[in-house]
Amino acid sequence: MTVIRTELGDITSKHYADAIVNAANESLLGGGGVDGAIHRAAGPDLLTECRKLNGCKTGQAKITKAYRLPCDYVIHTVGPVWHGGIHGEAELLAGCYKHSLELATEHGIRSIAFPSISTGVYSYPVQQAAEIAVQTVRKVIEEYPDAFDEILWVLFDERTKLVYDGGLQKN
Ligand code: AR6
Repeated sequence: MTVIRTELGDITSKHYADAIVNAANESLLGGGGVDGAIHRAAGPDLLTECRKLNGCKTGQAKITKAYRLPCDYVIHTVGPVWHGGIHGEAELLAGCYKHSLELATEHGIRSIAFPSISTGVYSYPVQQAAEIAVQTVRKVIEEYPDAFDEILWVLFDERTKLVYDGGLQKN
């Protein structure tokens, strides 16, 4: 049984899971938002490892160690920039969740904490992003029923949390 839930908070502030997911950009060399917070909390060795990865395509994911963060791994994924929804944004966002979770299974990661990918700087509407996030996570759990103990979203503001909680209540 995999627990799926949300929590309000800063994803870097305490141990939430074996791995946390970073909402990165294609360079994987850091940025603002949750990406900036993760690099600040992990320390400079994270950037050193990221430099060796040669970036990451939108919708894909790559994994590093977590350095000073209170978890074992960081999974870096690149969400789509919202351009109105007719440029493959939904498929790309689903890819972020799918590929992050697949990478987790390959590394024996049993718990994983996501931020709300793409809904900050990249402007993806929260309601639509939450629906895709929840649907994709549920689909992966069906495929890997024994892989995860817990999958959670650590959400930075109350409004975003309410939207994800709404998405989780729908069947
Ligand atoms: N913990 C949890 N959630 C957070 C945190 C935190 N410490 N900080 C921000 N959020 P964003 P994106 C929330 O902009 O839209 C970066 O510059 C935030 O409130 O971090 O995927 C990258 O380098 C929002 O709900 O990511 C890329 O260039 C959510 O995390 C670009 O931003 C995502 O917001 C990626 O944009």
